[in-house]
Amino acid sequence: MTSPVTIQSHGDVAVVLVDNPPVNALNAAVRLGLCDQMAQVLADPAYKAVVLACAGRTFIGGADIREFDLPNGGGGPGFVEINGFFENRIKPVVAAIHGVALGGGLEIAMACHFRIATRDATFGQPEVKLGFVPGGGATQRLPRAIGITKAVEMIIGGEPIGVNEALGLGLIDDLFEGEPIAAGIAYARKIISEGRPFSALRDDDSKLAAARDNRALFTDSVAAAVKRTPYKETALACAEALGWCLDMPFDEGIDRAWDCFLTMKDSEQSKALRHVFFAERSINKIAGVARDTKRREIKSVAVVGAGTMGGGIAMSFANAGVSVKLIEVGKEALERGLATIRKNYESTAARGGMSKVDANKRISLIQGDVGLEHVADADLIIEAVFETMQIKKDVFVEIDKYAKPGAILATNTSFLDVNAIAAVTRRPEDVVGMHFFSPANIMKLCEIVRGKVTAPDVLATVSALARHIGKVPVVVGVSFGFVGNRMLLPRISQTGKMLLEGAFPQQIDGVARKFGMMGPLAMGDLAGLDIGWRSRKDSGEVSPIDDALCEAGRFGQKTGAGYYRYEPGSRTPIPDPDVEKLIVDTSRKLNVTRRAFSDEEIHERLIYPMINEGVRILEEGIAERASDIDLVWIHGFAWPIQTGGPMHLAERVGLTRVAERLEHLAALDNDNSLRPVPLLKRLADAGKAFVSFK
Ligand code: T1G
Repeated sequence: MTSPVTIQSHGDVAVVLVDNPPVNALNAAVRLGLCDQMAQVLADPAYKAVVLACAGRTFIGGADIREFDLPNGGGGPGFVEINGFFENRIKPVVAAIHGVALGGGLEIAMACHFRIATRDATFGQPEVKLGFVPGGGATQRLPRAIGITKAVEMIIGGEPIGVNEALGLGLIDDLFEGEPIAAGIAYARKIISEGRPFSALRDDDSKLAAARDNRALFTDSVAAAVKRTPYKETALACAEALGWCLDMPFDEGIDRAWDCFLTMKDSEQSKALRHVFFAERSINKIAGVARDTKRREIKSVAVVGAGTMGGGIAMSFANAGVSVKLIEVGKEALERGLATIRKNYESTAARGGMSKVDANKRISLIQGDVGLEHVADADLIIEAVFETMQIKKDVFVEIDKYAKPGAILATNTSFLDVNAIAAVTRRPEDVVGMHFFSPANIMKLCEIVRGKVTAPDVLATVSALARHIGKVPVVVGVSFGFVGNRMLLPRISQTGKMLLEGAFPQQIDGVARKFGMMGPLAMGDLAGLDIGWRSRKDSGEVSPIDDALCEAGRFGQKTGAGYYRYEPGSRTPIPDPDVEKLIVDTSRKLNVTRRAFSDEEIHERLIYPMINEGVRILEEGIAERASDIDLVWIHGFAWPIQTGGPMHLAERVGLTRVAERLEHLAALDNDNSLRPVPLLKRLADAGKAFVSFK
């Protein structure tokens, strides 16, 4: 087998070239190749300097994450050994970086003596997002390269930096234009001809001196970075490993960090985060849509409806620097919508969340217009009007009248039948759902709802555009509530049932919070209880406790009282004895005997019925993959990412156990709707995972 790492000989300069598409990930073959080839060039007296460069679109994207679950990590040499070759004291090594240098990629580059990069290169240690500390020495070399404060920021924050910052910090030595191989050789020749001395970061503690004298430099930056990250547990482990660079000899720090990485990569949390990483990549593969499908050109976007959702969607575009037209049928509604947007940006700026200039720039990207005829020049029109089928249909008839041929007509409906909406137009193949989640300017999920005849290029175009504005586009099928809201329904019904039968809001929310999510009742107060109440009045449905709260004027945060009470100007829910009384009275009125609920039962009731619905969704083909469902919950409902989403969690708990507990709940409630759906039982009985279902 040919190695993905080869040597190119250029006189007295050897180029060690990695060619492992698509991102030159460091799999076992690459790791072995790097060691073999480096051993050879270091031993060969013909070479006076070495260049490390990569073929294809990027430098090294990091360790090959797919190998982490293989026995012995896929085999091959480890990172400490590899980096030792680059960090040698025999010959200077230049890393010529284009594209990204991430994780183990940046770690190898830091083991080299010189680093040069193209203008568009980025550098980062994203390991925290995968649930482990960097294993290839970043915790020891990065602080030596750029100082401890910035290293803490990069390693705990996990976000990459660009070349200007990297140059300023001294992470790279120079920039180059053109091909990495040629540039690397030219740089290496310069070093040779100048007889430039070379040294390794391991031998240079100069940038650690300040923090060794004043520990607060380190601890303060850790406190600030840990506060900002959602990956707290991993962040603390990273902080500990970073501290070793101040307290112990280099090699000891390196060895300890490697051991720490090996342990952490096998944790449940890391498995879950890696699952999410691949889930986010697999949504690019849409059934029936070839990867090279030509996308439609989207030069202008219009959002119809300036209410909360329409405004939030418009802000999502403006936040990504894309101009957008906000259209209303009346002047007053438009002005109200624009004023809300302006207020939102101004208060973010006032809180220090963005600069005033930035806020004004975003505000100026949103132009308002009155009248649906203004959709005429838009390439993409997103309808975000009131959630009633007749209103949506009326609006689509109008949009269809004015929109130009080839324009994409999207609806932001959260429950309704996209096919029925498409059917009122003369171009159902151009109609698609783009379901944003509230608050639309914050939540990353966009359910891309595929109608019966939605054209493949429409799906490809809106998915790419959603990604462009920072959203996570998950293609789903038509079904009441699609994926996210459909799975929410069993949770809502279980919550109502538990309240009526014996639990109080703070207990239910406490269990959810402990799991890592906002409590469903605090969330109800935030969203407003009156919306559901009004629509139940129209449909004749009842939800006894919600209805009783609303009849008492408790609509949630907006009235200062809902499931909880709120101090004026505060969003902190405070348990309220009046609510407990109202709940107990409602139970009594309905002759329901109240009983105690254990936290475990609450947890199971909140989560297992929705997993069951997720499996039904999978079985019906409304979601293409179980991992798509996980993304819907992580990015649409702030499900704790550390658990990998509901479907991943189900697999880690064991499908057999989930099925058993659902049977138990169904028997307890005498409620067949809680029985495990056939696919769940089938997979559980066969000991198979969701991926086996196609
Ligand atoms: N391992 C395996 N596969 C990877 C990969 C990786 N590190 N990175 C990307 N891929 C696959 C990805 O699944 C997709 O496959 C294809 O490459 C293109 O990716 C020792 C232990 C590099 C910025 O966390 O951030 O080093 O779907 O669609 O938008 O301390 O991928 O086509 O089959 O995302 O151009 C640290 C993860 C590892 C970087 C490219 N590194 N990757 O983005 O393409 S841990 C990371 C990315 C580590 C050390 C530790 C991005 C990218 P498929 P893509 P892209």
